[in-house]
Amino acid sequence: MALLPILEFPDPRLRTRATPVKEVDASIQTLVDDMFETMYDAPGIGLAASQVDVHKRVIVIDLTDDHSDPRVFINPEIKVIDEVLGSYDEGCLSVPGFYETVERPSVIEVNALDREGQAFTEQLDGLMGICLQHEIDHLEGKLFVDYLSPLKRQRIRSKLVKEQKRRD
Ligand code: QAP
Ligand code: CO
Repeated sequence: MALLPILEFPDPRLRTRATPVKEVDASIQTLVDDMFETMYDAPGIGLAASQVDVHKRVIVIDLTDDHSDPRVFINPEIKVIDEVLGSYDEGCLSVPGFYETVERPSVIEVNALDREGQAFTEQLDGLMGICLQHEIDHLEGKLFVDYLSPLKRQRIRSKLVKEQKRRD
């Protein structure tokens, strides 16, 4: 297992569109395991491969405190079931220290492959649905700050760049 470095906004690599996984083989399973280790270490509740600079359509999510519900979504496709928008104060491991309200459809259906390459379909609502939509945005090169006003986004960008320079 390995801890992977997490890219931070405004790193341009976060804007890369991820490509579908052709085959869920041992290398993808290792990536999934390393992503869980990285996410639990952070700690976070969701991580897309894009955030660790691997531009493949792989997402891990675990909303529990005790790591008891690890979920894997490979090549996820979603359909909106309920257009009604729900609001949530979202954060992101690639935007550390910032939380802002984002609105998204409240109920979705997802089609994806699991860690064994098995296809599944599931209806998701609440935080699980929100988190999956947030992670799928990463696969498209999109970040939650893109939903904010340009002024808010610029303020977050400046603070993070300053912090990143301090660390170098
Ligand atoms: C995405 O985000 C998410 O700022 C997952 O300093 C979050 O795991 C989707 C984290 C909320 C919907 C709602 C953020 C950790 C973790 C930070 C995360 C931080 C440390 C974020
Ligand atoms: Co994120």
